[in-house]
Amino acid sequence: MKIDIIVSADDIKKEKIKNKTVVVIDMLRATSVIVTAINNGCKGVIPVLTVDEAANIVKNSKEEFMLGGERNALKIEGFNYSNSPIEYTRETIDGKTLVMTTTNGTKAIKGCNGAGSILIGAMINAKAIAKTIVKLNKDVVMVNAGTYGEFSIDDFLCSGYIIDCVLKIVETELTDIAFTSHYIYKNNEDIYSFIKHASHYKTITSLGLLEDLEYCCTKDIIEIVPEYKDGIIV
Ligand code: 3SL
Ligand code: MG
Repeated sequence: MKIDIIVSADDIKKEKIKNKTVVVIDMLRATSVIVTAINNGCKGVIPVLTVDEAANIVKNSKEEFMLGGERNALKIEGFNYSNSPIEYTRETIDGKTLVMTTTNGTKAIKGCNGAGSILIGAMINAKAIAKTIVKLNKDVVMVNAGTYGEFSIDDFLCSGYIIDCVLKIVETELTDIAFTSHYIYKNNEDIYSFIKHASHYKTITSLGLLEDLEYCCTKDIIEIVPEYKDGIIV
């Protein structure tokens, strides 16, 4: 098994992910939201690229959908929830289907069509992701959502932590970039020391979303591994 990393949603190349196990990571905050929502009983998350697409799904269906996501890190007008994982409690999301659009996260997920499996990863479910990767026993690509098409420290560090969890189970070949993410994680295991240099960390703190930050940076509090298949994450 070999692990590689793609550093942003804009850098996904179909030939790099074809038939592989892909782990999509947008730890701040889209994939932390998805993992939390599914863990709290959400029936499924439908990722879409635009606000119009999300609104059309709701308008043209008899099923009741919840709308969640962000633009510029803030709740979208008319949506039920923002992109704050702590809003997705069992009380708010149990038994509901969520249509979600975010700037980078949902773009990264949809860009991975054609992969063997598309798993949704974050710090909060990293160990569970590692166990699933090992079980699937295929080459892995960690797709970091990044921020506006750019490399993002937060997703890279999360990849490094997942790799660390994998290496504790099985010996694994790492590409240079995967090796580097693991190296950086190993030198910053408390993660806050390094993640605070991420531009998106600064965005989140400037909006006063400190509770989100703390939650998204907590390791292994959730055991499930959501998977994106046929247009929906379950
Ligand atoms: O870009 C995304 O998908 C979001 O997770 C970004 S934010 O944390 O909600 O700003
Ligand atoms: Mg992000």
